[in-house]
Amino acid sequence: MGKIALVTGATSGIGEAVAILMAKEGYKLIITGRREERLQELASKLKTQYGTETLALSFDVRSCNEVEQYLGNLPEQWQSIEILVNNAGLAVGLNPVQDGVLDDWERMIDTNIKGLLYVTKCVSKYMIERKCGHIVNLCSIAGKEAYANGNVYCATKHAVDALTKGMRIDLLPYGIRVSQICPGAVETEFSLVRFKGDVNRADNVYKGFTPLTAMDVADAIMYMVKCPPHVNINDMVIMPTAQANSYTFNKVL
Ligand code: NDP
Ligand code: 8X3
Repeated sequence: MGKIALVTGATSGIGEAVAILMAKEGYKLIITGRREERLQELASKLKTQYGTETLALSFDVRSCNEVEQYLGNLPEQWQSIEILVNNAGLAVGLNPVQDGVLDDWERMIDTNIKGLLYVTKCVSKYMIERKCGHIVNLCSIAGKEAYANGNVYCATKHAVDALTKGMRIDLLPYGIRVSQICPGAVETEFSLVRFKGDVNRADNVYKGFTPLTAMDVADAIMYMVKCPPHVNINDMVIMPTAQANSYTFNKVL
């Protein structure tokens, strides 16, 4: 059968890097995201480079119906998922709460909290049947401490922090490991999405210091999943050396 990993949000950044490292490790992959073309490109790259068998599923994690349609009844040969990386997520906007944009808030809450829950509900069902599995949630340093204008994004990641803890308790009787990783600044498409395509504003975020790369975070996730079965990394905070907490940087501009 071969071991199977499911990575949400594999069309860019951390999710794509995790998919590549999982493929290198010999996992078969289920990759998801809304951008179908990018999923197909990644699937064909994984096939060519590592001979990986990949199931590419394009859907929006905010839609409970779509999640259920794509993940609720996976073909039999794709059901024995060993690893779920709940990575799909985003920040939209950076405004003080009094100037918040309702649509931005809803996008973040629906993706980062509700999407993660819909996916987890579907996939944990397969893990429970087999009494094994490992779920890794993408939290953030924003899930540990709030920063100016980060209000709702920080709240969604604080929710992920709580959900990780709750999931670990609920899934404990089934031998399912639940971990989370909390990165500081990682240079991906994250800021481009947050600033709605404003390239200059996005680039500025990473000026004057060396941010983490998607591969740095993927490496750390691989460490978690490669631990022996009796070991679970509950929580890992990973930061650029030039970042002390969610709002203190050593920038040389
Ligand atoms: P990217 O923007 O590069 O990647 C985000 C991924 O999430 C994309 O593949 C995107 O796919 C997917 N996604 C977003 N919304 C949806 C949706 N509604 N349905 C399905 N997929 C969706 O950012 P990162 O790689 O940086 O972010 C990955 C995770 O890491 C996020 O949860 C983020 O909050 C977290 N994180 C990021 C940090 C950073 O500094 N970059 C630091 C800490 C945590 P598509 O658009 O194709 O749907
Ligand atoms: C992304 C990191 O600090 O920009 O979660 O919120 S931060």
